[in-house]
Amino acid sequence: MSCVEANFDGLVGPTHNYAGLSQGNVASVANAKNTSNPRQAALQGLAKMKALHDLGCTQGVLAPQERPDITTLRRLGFKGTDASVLEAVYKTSPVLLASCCSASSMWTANAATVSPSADTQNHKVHFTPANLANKFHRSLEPNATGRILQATFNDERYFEHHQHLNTTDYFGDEGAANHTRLCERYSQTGVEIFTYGRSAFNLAVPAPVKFPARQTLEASQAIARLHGLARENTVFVQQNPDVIEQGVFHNDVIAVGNQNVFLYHEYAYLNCEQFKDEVHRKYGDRSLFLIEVKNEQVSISDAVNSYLFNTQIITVGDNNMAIIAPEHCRKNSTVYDYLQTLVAANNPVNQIHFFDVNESMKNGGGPACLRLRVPLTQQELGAVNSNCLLDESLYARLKSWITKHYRDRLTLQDLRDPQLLNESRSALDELSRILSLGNVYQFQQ
Ligand code: SUG
Repeated sequence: MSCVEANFDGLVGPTHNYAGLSQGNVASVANAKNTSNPRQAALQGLAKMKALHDLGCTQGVLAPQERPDITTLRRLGFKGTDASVLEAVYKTSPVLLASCCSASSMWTANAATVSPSADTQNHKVHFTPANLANKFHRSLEPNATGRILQATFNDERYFEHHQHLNTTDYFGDEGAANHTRLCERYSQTGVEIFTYGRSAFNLAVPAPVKFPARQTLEASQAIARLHGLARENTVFVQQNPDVIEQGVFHNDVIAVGNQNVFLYHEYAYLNCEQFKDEVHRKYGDRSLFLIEVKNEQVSISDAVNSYLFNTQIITVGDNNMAIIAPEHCRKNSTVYDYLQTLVAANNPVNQIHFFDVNESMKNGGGPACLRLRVPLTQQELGAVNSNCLLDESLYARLKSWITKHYRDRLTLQDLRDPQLLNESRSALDELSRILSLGNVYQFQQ
């Protein structure tokens, strides 16, 4: 049965801003308080989606979330009209206002973990929204993520949606950013690799000290159980705490896989040899390219600054793969040289495409962060909400929708402007009709 890997990218929301909310994420902290350009951010993301569509990939769109999140602010005790809620929170705690305005749902690699039907016990595609418990601004996402995923993959014959895990650091779950899948063909059963940063219940397991390990072993195990994955096709591997301390806040900052290719840094994992043995054993006797990047080829600092591993490796034809990289990888000569070596070597990756996703990069989100991968059979693809699949006409509609509704300049002071709330709501109201999502937003209830 033929099967595709669809990429569902998050549309950047109208309140995209730089608030420095993510300790452990070097770019987010470095760009705190900069002026953002939401319109450019959204257009950059859309241009990447269009380019992948033009390369022949199945490209989907996931809607952004409602921000400012007035419901959360009211839950936290702010009262009165929406305008007075915004003014009061700005005076009390600008960082709380910024948290409730973050457009962070754009990084859909953190929206959910997805297991394709080829891997699951009941042969449905399983989705579990990530609870993102480690960061307050991100912990506001999972309920709306669940509603948007259900409106996008809305057919219970094929899709099974789980509730996000308990929102506590014990079960901190960051979704697909810490999950990848190796397979020969997308239609075949694969090996699902879950990467965690620490154990919540076993404190003897090493953990970083300076920066948080956002994903726990226990969360990864719970997702594998919920999705009905077979033990013999599942690998749990610990991230190296030392690289978390150097800014590798998600595993997709240090490793990326596609089909039978897995590109990773030699320091990515705590016990790399053991990990490779397990992957080989579970993957079986099929051709597998485990491409280890040595520290002398690319240092951790170059990897974090260029986002070499936060690239997408996509299949563009039989045995051909392309690497979708941010402009930063072109500008960093060490990384650029490494990429030339990679595409010249004997492996399926033989093209590089560079993209300007700089507005997202400044918050620590590269090409891979912006997409959620969903492997689908043709039948399952036919059951997806077709209004969320990018084609020429949706691209044109989204482009003019962004140009109509988005500002080209936003500072942290602007977030209290009630007019921004109105603009954001009218933009999302129109978008929910373009994508035929129904009433997924609180303001539509
Ligand atoms: O969770 N940045 C996001 C970046 C997420 C990147 N995703 C993956 N690696 N898959 C985060 O740290 C910054 C927001 C701010 O500082 O305003 C932020 O949330």
